[in-house]
Amino acid sequence: MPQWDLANSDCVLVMGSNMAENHPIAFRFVMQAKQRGATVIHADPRFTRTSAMADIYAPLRAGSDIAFLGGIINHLLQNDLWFREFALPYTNLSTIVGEDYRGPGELGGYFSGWNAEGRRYSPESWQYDGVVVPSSLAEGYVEIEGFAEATRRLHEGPTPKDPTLQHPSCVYQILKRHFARYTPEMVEQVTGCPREVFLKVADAMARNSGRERTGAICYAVGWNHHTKGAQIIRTGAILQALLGNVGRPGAGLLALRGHTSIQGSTDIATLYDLLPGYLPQPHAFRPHHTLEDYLKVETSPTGWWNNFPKYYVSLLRAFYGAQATPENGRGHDLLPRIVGDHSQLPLTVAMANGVIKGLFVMGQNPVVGGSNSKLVQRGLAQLDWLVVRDIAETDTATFWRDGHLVRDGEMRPEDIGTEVFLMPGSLSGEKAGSFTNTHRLLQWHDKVVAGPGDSRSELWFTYHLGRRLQELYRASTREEDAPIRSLLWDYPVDEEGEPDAEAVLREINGYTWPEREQLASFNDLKSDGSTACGCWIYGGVFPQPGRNLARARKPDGPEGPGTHLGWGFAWPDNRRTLNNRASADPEGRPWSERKRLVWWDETKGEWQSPDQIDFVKTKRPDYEPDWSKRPAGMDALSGTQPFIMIPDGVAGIFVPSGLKDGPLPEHYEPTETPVRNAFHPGVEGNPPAKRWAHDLNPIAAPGDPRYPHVLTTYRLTEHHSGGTPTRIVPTTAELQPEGFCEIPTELARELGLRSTDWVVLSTPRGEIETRALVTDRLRPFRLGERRVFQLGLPWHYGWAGMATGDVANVLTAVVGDPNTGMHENKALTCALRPGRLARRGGQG
Ligand SMILES: Nc1nc2c(c(=O)[nH]1)N[C@H]1C(S)=C(S)[C@@H](COP(=O)(O)OP(=O)(O)OC[C@H]3O[C@@H](n4cnc5c(=O)[nH]c(N)nc54)[C@H](O)[C@@H]3O)O[C@H]1N2
Ligand SMILES: Nc1nc2c(c(=O)[nH]1)N[C@H]1C(S)=C(S)[C@@H](COP(=O)(O)OP(=O)(O)OC[C@H]3O[C@@H](n4cnc5c(=O)[nH]c(N)nc54)[C@H](O)[C@@H]3O)O[C@H]1N2
Ligand SMILES: [Mo]
Repeated sequence: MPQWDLANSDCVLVMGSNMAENHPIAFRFVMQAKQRGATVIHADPRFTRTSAMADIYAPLRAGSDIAFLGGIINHLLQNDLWFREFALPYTNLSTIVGEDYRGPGELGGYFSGWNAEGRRYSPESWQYDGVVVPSSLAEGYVEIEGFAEATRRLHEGPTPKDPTLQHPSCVYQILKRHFARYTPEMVEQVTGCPREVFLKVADAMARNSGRERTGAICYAVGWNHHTKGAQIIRTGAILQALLGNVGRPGAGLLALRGHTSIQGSTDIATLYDLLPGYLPQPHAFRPHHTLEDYLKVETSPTGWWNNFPKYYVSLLRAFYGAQATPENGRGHDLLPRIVGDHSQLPLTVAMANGVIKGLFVMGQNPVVGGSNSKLVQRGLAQLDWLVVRDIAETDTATFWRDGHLVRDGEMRPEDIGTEVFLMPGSLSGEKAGSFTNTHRLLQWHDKVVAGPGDSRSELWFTYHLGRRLQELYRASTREEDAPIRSLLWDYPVDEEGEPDAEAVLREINGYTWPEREQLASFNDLKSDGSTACGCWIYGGVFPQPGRNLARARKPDGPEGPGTHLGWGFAWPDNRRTLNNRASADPEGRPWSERKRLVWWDETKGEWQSPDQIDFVKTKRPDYEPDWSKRPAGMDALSGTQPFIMIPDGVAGIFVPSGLKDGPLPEHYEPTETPVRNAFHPGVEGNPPAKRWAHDLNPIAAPGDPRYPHVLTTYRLTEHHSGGTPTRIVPTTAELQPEGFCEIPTELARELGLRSTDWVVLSTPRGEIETRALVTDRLRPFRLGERRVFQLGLPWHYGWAGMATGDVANVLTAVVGDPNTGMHENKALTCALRPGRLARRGGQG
């Protein structure tokens, strides 16, 4: 949903984000909703400025969100408060799951398919009855026998359903059984949130659902940074699907994106396993060997992703131009294969093990932002060379001189052989380009001033690096050099050698090959090599020469429809609200006048909307596939299936494939936790969570009395992430001049601590010293018989710049979510003691 659409919400739950402080622009629309009478809720371990603006503040222990949200789901199902008219047709509630499926309530904490030796699940028993529905994103291939045969059934008829919801294996019954364990008592015991507060939240969400009302959920990294982050988000999605809060005005699950273009960086694929536009990177151990193999397993038989080959072949054309030939699989043979998890955490471990020889760090400060900073620093010390491109000398660039290992006497600068190249980068105003932010909105920015000295843009650096590499390899005849030689790398440059950023966006948009005429939309892409496209979802952003829609700046104005189609460009196809067919009932009428967005016009024979329609414009609400023709792609979705990216066209409450840790969310404790898992003691953490054994990465066992407190890390308004841009600027540095730790008053009293006293925080990975900030904003939690304290630590600090402090990430661990590889820096355990670190010459 667009962030401005939050103003149309009747209820906004902010959970897993300090939205007022970290996303103030978007929070403005929450405040507008509140002025119009909406209920605002903040559920967070800490009382923050977001909490201060909320009607209801719900405290909860870090890492307990699934229990909290699961309790709300149970409340809705037990009291029949869900939006049946919406959820029955538009989700898979009525779909029948194969009879082998068992949930963790039945199997002592594990879903069926658990392989204890490999610490992973196999998803056979999670499939629908007789049908395999492949996941649409990156996980298309399900490793089960008869995959091709089972997915082919999608062409033969609808998935098995029981619209009466009586069948014991239909998703509704499974869901009800699963969450029946999430009673208000259990919620209170696991989360620490008082039962009456939790019920108030459940009630507010239920009341603001139905034809007339909608609610939104906003989350950020308070949900992501967990070894079960994907499942926390899934729980929120299930809730919204049950309440009819998808595809409608003021409804949705808004991922508040972090860095300026972090959405753009996943779209254009800085993730190791994705190519631009969410196409899976070919994998050496999957059936991806030839282009044909790859397309066979990755193309969904039904739904929009059936267009997959057009997007992939066009991407290869954009990469390799004339060098993409039928002989090399249209360029498929030139693409590198992945062999496993190559994300930041295993990369950190590999670096510490000396496997990686060189590293480019471009716009990142991993010594401060990376988990287990000492492990990171040890890794940097093993490199032959390190290139840091930044606007200042960062902590990462000076780890060898001022780092924690050096200060703690564990390494000496003269023993570190890493050659560090520090290269000046330019900031956004010093170069042209686009940002893609929270609601998939591309906005162009111009260069307004030249950067100082020798600073250069990323585009300049990357282009010239590529150009020089091509020159170096030009004469090579070796096969392994072919991918570099074959790259199409011909961007126009100005007199200073700066490539034309708009030329890059034109390629991303797509053009015909070889004429290079701009394409109007991704609907024009072909799988025969006659089109090139750098990222299919951005198709249409640059439809004609000179027409860069990311540059568009025409707001609707107060009388307009409020979709602001003339402001920037939202992918795909400038659609502002995804799945917006769901804003009409199955017959095609808006659920209510108040919540009108898309409707069927019988006289015109097409859907109408002030938004771009996320559906086939002329597909009638009563359209049914003609199964005798074995329909494929969109033809296999009926007129009441709004979720066109999902092969069976409906929201997946139960997810048969695509997730590594279960088809439904289940509460598990963080990897480090002070308590046992109340749902199934003995299975504490998320079973398939990623772990990497390393001497420098020890993990505290659940309930280890040496580390009794919960520790969470978070941001301050006055600093930005790893802190370089704000710690080197006097005006922001002086607002939050040094590191500190928030400590609950009760704990401070027990330890005899006052604000500004020195304290030492420790985990099995390391120790840091910082100042105490004693506060009532953090309350002790009562979890069953136990009282648990929670500490809050801003993580921005390091030694570079003017506002300094020990690196919080010295404390955190390299552990990861099984689906995303995301770290767990929001919930770990620690010890706290008054005083300073002896080695640093303090009082001991
Ligand atoms: N001023 C400023 N703005 C920023 C940034 C910045 O550094 N400074 N960084 C940007 C970036 S990169 C990002 S990713 C976003 C992040 O935006 P946010 O996610 O809002 O940032 P955090 O402060 O890290 O964490 C948010 C909240 O999560 C809470 N929390 C911790 N653990 C849990 C939990 O288990 N459950 C729940 N429900 N809440 C929990 C914390 O108490 C905190 O209040 O902000 C962006 N905006
Ligand atoms: N404990 C803990 N750890 C965390 C988090 C947490 O909440 N808790 N949050 C995590 C999250 S959400 C994130 S996003 C990461 C962030 O951590 P990092 O990815 O390390 O990000 P930053 O420190 O923001 O690094 C960005 C760097 O880019 C530089 N820079 C800015 N603009 C430009 C430019 O145009 N060009 C170049 N070359 N450089 C530029 C800045 O000066 C800065 O040094 O940290 C993660 N680590
Ligand atoms: Mo972030």
